Amino acid sequence: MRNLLWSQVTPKEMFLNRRSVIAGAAALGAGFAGAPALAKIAAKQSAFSTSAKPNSLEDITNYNNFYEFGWDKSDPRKHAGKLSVDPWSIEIGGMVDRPGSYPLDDILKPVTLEERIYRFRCVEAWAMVIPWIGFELRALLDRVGVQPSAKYVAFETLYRPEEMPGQRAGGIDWPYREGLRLDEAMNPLTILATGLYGEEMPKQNGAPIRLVVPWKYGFKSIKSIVKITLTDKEPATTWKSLQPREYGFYANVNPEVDHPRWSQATERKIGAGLFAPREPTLKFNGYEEQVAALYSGMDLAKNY
Ligand SMILES: Nc1nc2c(c(=O)[nH]1)N[C@H]1C(S)=C(S)[C@@H](COP(=O)(O)O)O[C@H]1N2
Ligand SMILES: [Mo]
Repeated sequence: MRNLLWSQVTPKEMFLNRRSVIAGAAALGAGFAGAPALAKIAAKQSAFSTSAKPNSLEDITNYNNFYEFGWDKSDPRKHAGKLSVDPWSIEIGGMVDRPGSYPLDDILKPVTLEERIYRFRCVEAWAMVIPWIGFELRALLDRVGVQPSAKYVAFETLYRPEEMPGQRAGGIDWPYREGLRLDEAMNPLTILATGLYGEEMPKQNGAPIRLVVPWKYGFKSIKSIVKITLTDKEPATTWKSLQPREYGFYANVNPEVDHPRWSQATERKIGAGLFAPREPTLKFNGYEEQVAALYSGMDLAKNY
């Protein structure tokens, strides 16, 4: 069991993933002169955070897409409780210097002090603001040593039909797969999240570790990751494989390019009430300054 003690005595948003803090403290051991100072370590807010008010924990944990647990937005909350997330490891392979099966604790230990609160908006036709706890994906990629030949990063979710009823049904060629170009993966906005609202990641949100790519539509942010592969070919992704005319590899938030079946110009704010007007969606979800250069010279209507 993870130790949740600190969350009871500290403001929720202030604290890091307790297990990794405690593991980190143990690893630092007696040599760490300022041990008591650890108690004051607070996750700093990322400079990229939006100032928009976060959605309630209730909205964030009751309105989810996690098709391994069903097709309805209320299914993940009902069924994800069955998922066991401890022990957990990620197999990292392909074009890396140090491939292997990495236990989650090993992954988290060195990044503990780099963890931040990232208050990001998740956008599809709807929008939510979620205060994630996470760290930059590039910190992990740097540790395993990305080889110069690598051009893409592929991700896979756990395949465990005994615990995931959606995987026993058809519809998707499991496991859920996603991918990023290497430069997108290395962007400081791309994070691996291990919690939200100062708590460990709720299972319906992708426990124990999931991707968050805030300038892309929600489906790119793959949950419950067990495999990361560096490759030189664009990896197959779940939604593009399913509906290539509707979903592309890039999936950048773009109000100028409609989904074939609906406009993507506006979003409905979850939690704002039924009669709140839809609001305009921002290109790259407002992160144009940070990411537009990644796509210079590319036709975003073709590379949707
Ligand atoms: N493994 C997996 N990851 C997934 C999904 C999924 O069905 N399976 N759904 C995606 C979609 S469509 C969205 S909109 C977001 C939703 O994340 P949230 O429930 O934490 O808001 O997760 C994405 N990651
Ligand atoms: Mo989605």
